[in-house]
Parts: sequence; C-alpha cells; structure tokens
Amino acid sequence: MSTTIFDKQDIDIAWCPGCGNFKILDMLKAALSELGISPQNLVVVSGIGQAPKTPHYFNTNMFNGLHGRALPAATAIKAVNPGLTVIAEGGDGDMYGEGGNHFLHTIRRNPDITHIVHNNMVYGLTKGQASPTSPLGFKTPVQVDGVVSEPVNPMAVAIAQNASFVARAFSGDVEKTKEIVKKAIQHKGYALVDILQPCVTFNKINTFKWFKDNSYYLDESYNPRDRVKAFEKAIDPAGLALGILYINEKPSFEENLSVYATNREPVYRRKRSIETLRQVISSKM
Ligand SMILES: Cc1ncc(C[n+]2csc(CCOP(=O)(O)OP(=O)(O)O)c2C)c(N)n1
Ligand code: SF4
Ligand SMILES: [Mg+2]
Repeated sequence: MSTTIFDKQDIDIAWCPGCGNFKILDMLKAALSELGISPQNLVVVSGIGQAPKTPHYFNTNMFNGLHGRALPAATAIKAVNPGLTVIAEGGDGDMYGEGGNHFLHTIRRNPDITHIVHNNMVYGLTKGQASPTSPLGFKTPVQVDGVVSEPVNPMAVAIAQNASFVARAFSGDVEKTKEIVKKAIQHKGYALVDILQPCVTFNKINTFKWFKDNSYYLDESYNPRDRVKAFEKAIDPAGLALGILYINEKPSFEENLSVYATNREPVYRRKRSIETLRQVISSKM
C-alpha cells in the first residue's frame, strides 16, 4: 500500500505476523486518504482487544475507552461536533458481546458514524476463548467441549433492526473492502462494516482459506434497498455474502436533535450561561 497522511512513524505494532488486522489498518488509512478526509477532522474510537489497537497506529485523533463501549462514545463525539468524521472500531467480542447492547441501541439512534468490526470469530487479545461469532462446536481451552451457544449473526441483527447501512467484507480482499468502507464512511447515518479477519494464532478453523471458500460477493444486479432480500442474504446457508447487503436512508441522530433545529453551530462551541445552568438545576430540586 502507498503512504498516506495517516501513517504514524516509529510505532511498534503488537499484532502477530500474518494477522488480518494489518490489512484492515492499511485499507482504512487508504480509504480515508482517498476520500480527502484530514487527520484533524477524524476521530477513531475504540475499546479493548486486538482490533481496538488500530487507532494507536494512526496519525489522527483517537479515544480508547472501556471494553465494548466505543459506540456510545462515538455517538456523543459526533453529536457535539457533527463536522467530524467518526469511526468506531473493535472486534467481534468487543462489539457484539460486551458491547452488544450498545450495538442494538446505536442502530436505533442512527448517528452518522461508521462502525468497523474486525470479525475473527474469537477473543484474540485474551488468547483464544470463544466470542459471540464463534461457530457451534468451536473448541477452545475454555470451551473444551465446543461452543454450544448459537452464534450472533451481525448482518441479520442489523437488518432486523432496520439499520441504515449494513455491509460485510473480507480483510484478504483489500481493494474491495476499501470500496465498501469508503461507501460506509460517505453514507449519512449509522453504517456497519463487518470485516472477516483471520486470527492466525487462535482461530485455526476460520482461516484465510476458510473465509475464501465460505464467502461470495453479491452481484451487480443485487438491490440493497430490498429488506427481505437483504435478510435472505444475511442468513444464506450457501455462504457469507460480501458487499453492501442493506441500505435504508433516513435522518441521522444529529439531524433529529432539537439543538440543531435552528442553529447548526456545533454544541461544543456554543457559549453557556452559568446562571441559566444554575436555574435549570434548581428547577429540578
Ligand atoms: C468488561 C471486560 N470484560 C472482559 C475483559 C477482558 N477482555 C479484554 S479483550 C477481550 C476480548 C477481545 O476479543 P475481541 O473483541 O473479539 O477482539 P480481538 O482481540 O479478537 O480483536 C476480553 C474478553 C475486559 N477487558 N473488560
Ligand atoms: S492473536 Fe490473532 S487477532 Fe491478535 S494479533 Fe495475533 S493473529 Fe491477530
Ligand atoms: Mg475477535
């Protein structure tokens, strides 16, 4: 990949050689650069895990918070400063497990943010326990008899909840993933891109080859505005559909906020009267 304005010098990347996260990092920097987004105007928000280390390796603004809590922080950042490009980034455990409740409610709120999930179907950072997307029967040192819980299907959940933009990509296909991510960033409203990512150290089942053999791209004639078809693709037993599964344009969370109804100035920049604040507080006592 060519150099970008987001490249950070002298960093020690703490990922295993061959990890799919490297390609996602390069792809994301290239996508942002091609969209003409500046590091000053971007915030990458993450939680805990291997995937949430991504913003550490970026030349931009970042917020690294608690496990599973990137989405509410990203929603708030966008709400007080709608001029920023905001990306929430994390792993399958972080976003669909510990942060699963936020996943549902962020879809409902529809903030204009991009949600990138590095889906390696395992807890990578904590050394290979099952995650919410691990397949049935997946054996680990903790799940010694194999996973018995039904995996989370993030595409089906997001479409069922009528999300604004729902896509799936594969980290091994950098160019195609980049085009999907660019469309997600440009989309107004909540945009989910679940990126299938091999964890070469702790997931010996869902390997690079397994993802290749068990996925297919949606063809040109596919209409992402048909919700029923999108749901069929999300649960397709023939394999994991790659591409933009569903688009549902609607007003964003920020557009629905009354503070922006008559005044477009970002909330963080507005002057507050301490006297008005005192009056509001005392009126509630
Ligand atoms: C509340 C809480 N529970 C559990 C942990 C321990 N923990 C840290 S990262 C992680 C799993 C990360 O897996 P995933 O989100 O899939 O990211 P990956 O490392 O695979 O990229 C867990 C369980 C924690 N830090 N905080
Ligand atoms: S443990 Fe897995 S996810 Fe973590 S850096 Fe290594 S290969 Fe990547
Ligand atoms: Mg994971």
